[in-house]
Amino acid sequence: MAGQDIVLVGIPMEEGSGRRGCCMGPDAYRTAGLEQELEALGHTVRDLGNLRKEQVAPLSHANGAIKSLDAMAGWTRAINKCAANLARDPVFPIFMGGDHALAAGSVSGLAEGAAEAGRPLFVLWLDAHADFNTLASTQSGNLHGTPLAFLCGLGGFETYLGRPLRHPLVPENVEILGVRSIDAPERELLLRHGVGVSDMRRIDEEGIAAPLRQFLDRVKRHNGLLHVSLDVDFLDPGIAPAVGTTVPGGTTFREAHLVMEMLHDSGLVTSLDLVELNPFLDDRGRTARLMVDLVASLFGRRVFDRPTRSF
Ligand code: EXY
Ligand code: MN
Ligand code: MN
Ligand code: MN
Repeated sequence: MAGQDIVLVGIPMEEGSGRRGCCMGPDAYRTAGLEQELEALGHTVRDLGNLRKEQVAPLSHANGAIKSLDAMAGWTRAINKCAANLARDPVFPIFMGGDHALAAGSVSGLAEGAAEAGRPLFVLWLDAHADFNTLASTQSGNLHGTPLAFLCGLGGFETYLGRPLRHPLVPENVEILGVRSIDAPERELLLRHGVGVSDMRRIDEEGIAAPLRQFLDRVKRHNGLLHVSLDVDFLDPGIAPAVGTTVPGGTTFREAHLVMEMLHDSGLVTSLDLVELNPFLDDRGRTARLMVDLVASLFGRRVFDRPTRSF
């Protein structure tokens, strides 16, 4: 992963989260020095600025709980096009959110690029939640709880792109890591579709490296592209307070860095979402800075570089 061409895309989407504040995420990453940290590691960085959502005609759904379906559709369509274009270039896109609903656009666009390249797209979903509700099953109506179900090709999401999803993910090629809050309908759907799930219980028992290593081996065996979708609430709220959906018992500072370090060493990661940062809830920028440090680990920052020696 040395000397990569990284492209930053700001996505100030917050309508999926049901509260205000995630729209400030992209600027918080800029303020926390994301571009400069990546450049210091020897990468080139181009910041494309912030995307805007498309305007769509008002949409409705039988589930009256659903919030902001029009905004969701407008964002998904704009992000999908941007991601599909970036996937055709030899660049590493980082989608700076914005709430997690943005992944409906980023991953669906990247999947189009992967299909054109004839390679399977794998997704590592680092999250306290599964984000596997459908429009019919969501009780909160917050659409950031739905992108992974949409991306795996579950039905009823035609409004998102205004057309069918061209390249749904193979659910076995998805691994949700760090999860500790799953709604009852999500549980049933995850099992039925065979999505990979490693919950905090498994991490407690086996350590975080074991499930990650297994997943990375699979990606490698299949010559896959690997997208990482990093939700701030993957982290324990004690170290990352700036998120609207905190769940106790999240990953520690070291577990999260180890994940990023292993991902870096694998050389497999080709794109990244940074989602759910709500700077309005932060404590003097500490969550934004932690997220930037995690990205730095993903791009090769390490504590100690032992020179390769032979005895
Ligand atoms: N499963 C819950 C819901 O659907 O409302 C919580 C979803 C939270 C989603 C956050 C972004 O990860
Ligand atoms: Mn620069
Ligand atoms: Mn999420
Ligand atoms: Mn989450």
